[in-house]
Amino acid sequence: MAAFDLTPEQHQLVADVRRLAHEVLAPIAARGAPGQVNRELVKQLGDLGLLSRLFPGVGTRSRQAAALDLCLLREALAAGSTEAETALALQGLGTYPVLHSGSDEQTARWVPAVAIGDAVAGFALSEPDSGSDAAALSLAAEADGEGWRLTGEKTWISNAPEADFYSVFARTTPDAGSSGVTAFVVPGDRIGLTGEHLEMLSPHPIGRLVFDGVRVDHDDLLGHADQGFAVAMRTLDLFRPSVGAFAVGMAQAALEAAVDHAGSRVAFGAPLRAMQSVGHTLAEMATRTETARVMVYRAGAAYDEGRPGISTSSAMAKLVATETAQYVVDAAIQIHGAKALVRGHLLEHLYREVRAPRIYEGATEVQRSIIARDLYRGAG
Ligand code: COS
Repeated sequence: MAAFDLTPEQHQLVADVRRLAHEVLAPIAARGAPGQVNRELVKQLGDLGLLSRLFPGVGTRSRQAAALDLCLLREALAAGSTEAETALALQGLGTYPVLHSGSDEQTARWVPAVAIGDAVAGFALSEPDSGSDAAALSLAAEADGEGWRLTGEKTWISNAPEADFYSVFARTTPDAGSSGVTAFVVPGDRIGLTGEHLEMLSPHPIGRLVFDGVRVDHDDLLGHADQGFAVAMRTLDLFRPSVGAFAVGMAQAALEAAVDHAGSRVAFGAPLRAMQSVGHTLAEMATRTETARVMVYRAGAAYDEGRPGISTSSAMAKLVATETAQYVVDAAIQIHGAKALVRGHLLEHLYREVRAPRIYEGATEVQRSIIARDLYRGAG
């Protein structure tokens, strides 16, 4: 199947999920406290069977991710409720290191609980002094008897400090860059682990974690000691196209709002859309959104088929889609005028939502670095 040619079932999935997001999930999202985990929303995502779609391999020998499925879910949710989209995405991001690299016991303990919306996950990579340069992370994992003690700080962490468990990336070997990083799964109630919420531009559940000698042992290891950097990168390879899908969903919602408005708003004696400049802007918005969508689907399909070069195709998809969505939402606001700036308007909401994806899970500049690195490798 060509990556850009969805099956009728996939088209139906997108339509159904978008409707559910709008009718069922958005009202639950609206009841949540800004910046905090909305457990009712997470539970509903579980009850609707949407979270379990992220983990098709649970209970089987295969733990293969369904990247294209993840993209379709995220695009459809984003077009109906960005809060529901974010809740689903954060569950996946925090859980995939366990699914990819955890033992059978770790997987059995956490993944089914996430899949039904009972457990909340966090992905703890970034630190105050290590963001884009993830290999510079310094959260110390110091050997202590049979295990390690974690000391340091993580920031911009999904679902912190409320998550039930975190995939944590820590430094087991000093001065070894990416070769000295180890991944652990750390329950949120471990002694010595505290944190606080952060108030972000869009009120997502994001926070800071402080580790004060938190005890971890071999049962908490994800994969092998000093091999945790690849655990983080594998999860990001999977999720980056789907960040692009989130952006495409927002762009689609903005485009539809702009087309509606241009058809109904009369100015200078005619609907706005009668102006060639408006028509051309709408056409450009639609074309760029579709270009981004094709790149996202293609990257998702490439991941699922295990094709070579997925880091690059994932990076390209995220880069194009998030930058495109910023343009499309901004253009939609320009067509609407001041009414789109009123607090609570869909486009005011999307304008705040669309900014972060250009930064998290690897800023646009990081994606360019990944793409360039691949070009240089090809050139020898
Ligand atoms: N899959 C598996 N392994 C990977 C990998 C991937 N996608 N990317 C890199 N690795 C491995 C490499 O093979 C290399 O291993 P060896 O040393 O054994 O050869 C190791 O990891 C280091 O790779 P590299 O030298 O490319 O690492 P860099 O320090 O240059 O890091 C970037 C590169 C910029 C890509 C990385 O730091 C990054 O992704 N930064 C952004 C972090 C991010 O997204 N943060 C947001 C957190 S979620 S909100």
